[in-house]
Amino acid sequence: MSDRAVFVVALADAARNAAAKRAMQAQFPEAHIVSFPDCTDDKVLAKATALLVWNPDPKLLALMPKLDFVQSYGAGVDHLLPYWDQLSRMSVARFVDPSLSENMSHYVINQILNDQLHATSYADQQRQSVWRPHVPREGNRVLVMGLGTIGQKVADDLLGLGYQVTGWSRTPKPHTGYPTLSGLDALQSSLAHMDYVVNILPLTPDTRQLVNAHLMGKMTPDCCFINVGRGATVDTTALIGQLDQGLLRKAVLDVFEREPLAADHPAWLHPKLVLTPHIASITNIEQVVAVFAENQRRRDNGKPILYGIDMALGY
Ligand code: NDP
Ligand code: OXD
Repeated sequence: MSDRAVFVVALADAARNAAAKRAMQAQFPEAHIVSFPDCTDDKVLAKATALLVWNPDPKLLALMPKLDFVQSYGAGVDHLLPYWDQLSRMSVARFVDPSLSENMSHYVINQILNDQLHATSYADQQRQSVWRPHVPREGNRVLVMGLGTIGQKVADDLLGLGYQVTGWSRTPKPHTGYPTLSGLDALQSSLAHMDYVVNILPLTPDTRQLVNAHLMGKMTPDCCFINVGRGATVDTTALIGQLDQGLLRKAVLDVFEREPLAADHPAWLHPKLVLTPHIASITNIEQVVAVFAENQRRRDNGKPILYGIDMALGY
């Protein structure tokens, strides 16, 4: 036992921990795989060198002095931001998989089509036995904020469906097949020409509260804003203010600054908001464990890991 590698899984609940533990044990039959908080043996945790994690318990990292590889369970790593100082001396990877990008693309397309085809109105009308056809909405100009692994797939798929796509990212992106922008000025001037604005940005010090009252003020009153990135990139109070004043037509929110969203939060009952509980694209456990395993093997063989985080940028 003493020489076996120790790997830790610390996910959102016991079922996910158990499934990840099983998948990891199958990949590394010789290793000692434990889950947290079930494992209370500090001596075992003290030997751990690798961790698969989502929203870590604040105590966890301090229990693992030998830890040198952290695999995030999600594409976003903002849940690790409080531990950045400790993590800066380790390898940290995010989750990347084609299924994550594809599921997100389906979610965004579904929300845009539902809006254009008045799906919510027909659901309401059905409950009231009302036969009233609506003309589909015409606007098809979409701004995708964040052209990373996921944003590029969403933008490509929307383009393929005939939408007029523009992309915005930190660094310029040539050769995309649609116009791309970078910089705050370009973002602000583009907003007046969009029917849909889709936020797929990571949460970093630079993107926190980026979508504030000033930025939303540049959107047209007919615009629909969709947030699938992170809740804290948006000032939700300002967003509700824009909707109430008729300065924004609608918003679709999958992510929130505090999750789960409090039962008494005004967003739940707002008539111009569509809410989903952070399900736009859900991590598949087998796939994230496969990425963990690939990275662990790379480390064993002295190779650089895949999908490493740039600690200076925060994503
Ligand atoms: P990537 O790291 O691949 O891409 C991030 C994109 O955001 C890049 O295009 C990057 O620009 C851009 N970006 C970062 N900072 C800024 C900034 N300050 N200004 C402008 N653009 C910026 O991430 P993914 O595409 O894999 O994932 C994006 C996010 O989606 C995740 O971080 C997560 O928060 C969220 N997500 C949500 C899910 C859900 O279910 N709701 C599921 C999965 C992910 P550049 O290209 O120049 O580096
Ligand atoms: C992710 C998420 O970051 O599920 O992957 O939000």
